[in-house]
Amino acid sequence: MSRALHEKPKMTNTRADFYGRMAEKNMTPLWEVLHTLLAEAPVTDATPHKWDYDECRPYVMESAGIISAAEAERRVMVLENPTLQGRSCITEALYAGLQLIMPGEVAPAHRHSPAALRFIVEGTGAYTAINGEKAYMEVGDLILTPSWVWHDHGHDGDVPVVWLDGLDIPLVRYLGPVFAEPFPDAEFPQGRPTGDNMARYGGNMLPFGETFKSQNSPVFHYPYAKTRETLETLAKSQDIDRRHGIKLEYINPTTGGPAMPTLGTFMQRLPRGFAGDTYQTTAAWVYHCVEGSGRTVINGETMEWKAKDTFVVPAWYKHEHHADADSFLFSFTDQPVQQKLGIFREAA
Ligand code: 1HN
Repeated sequence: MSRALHEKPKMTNTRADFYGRMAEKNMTPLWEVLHTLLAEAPVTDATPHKWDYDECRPYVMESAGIISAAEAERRVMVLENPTLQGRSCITEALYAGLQLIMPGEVAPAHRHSPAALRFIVEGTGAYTAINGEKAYMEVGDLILTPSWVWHDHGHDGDVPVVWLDGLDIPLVRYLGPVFAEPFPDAEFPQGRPTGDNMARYGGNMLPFGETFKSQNSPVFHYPYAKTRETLETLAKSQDIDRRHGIKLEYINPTTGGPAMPTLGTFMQRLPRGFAGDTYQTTAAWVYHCVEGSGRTVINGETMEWKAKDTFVVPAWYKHEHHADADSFLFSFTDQPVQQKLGIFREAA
């Protein structure tokens, strides 16, 4: 015999009176809310949703005439989940936004407790300076600004540059410690030359005498050219996961774990004609299509996607990917947090 989970008890006058009196002492009966606290499947207030870049782009471009990067500090169109309105988040724990920088602009230097990633959507010539070292952005690149690292954005080129921001700010806000510090000047002083970080930590070699292990990847720039080439090489093996195609995690080379402790980042390649098996996890996934086109069936509903579209799969939604062309999907997720806390699960 299986036993059903707790149901809401009947209300009686005696009970109502008792609850009213205990409320005066800031106490409430658990048995009246237990059915909402413990459900039989993970409950999320977030909804699956897609931001079609063709529909979003006109607004992103129009924002250049509305406010400067300097005045806005960060000129970002927040991708707000339709059922989490007003909360600046795409799921309970994750934030996403589309940020625009125009030639010659500077988004001033600051640092903060939340961790951030940038995934480049369009344009060339802009950079993020991390502790003063400029990482120039190309479409499909991933750039990290971990917790408390100084960062400013600038633009030496001549076309608008747009990227997808991903942050753990809703999670950090929930825990309490969201705070930030502006740098006195708009730009952080010139640091190491561009490419130094990659040479130092991204080449499977370490400067002699340096040993360290950090919660954050010391590598802050993962260029798409390299990621794509790696996936194309692996595609030759035909060793394709039935749910994920070929899916690689951007790692912290000092631990082999996620690039940042709170945000997992991945790139997957789905071959043309791929019809994936169902994936279902307690984590939330924000996907961004870099190249290709296809659809993801989320709890039975089809979401079409093409290059530059972004979509979200909240916790415990079943989803399966289908590709019409060879496709590259970037994703970020709160999975590493759940893994560290021992609460991550995926359906068999
Ligand atoms: C932030 O610092 C950036 O540095 C972008 O580009 C988006 C959203 C919330 C809080 C801080 C950036 C942000 C952010």
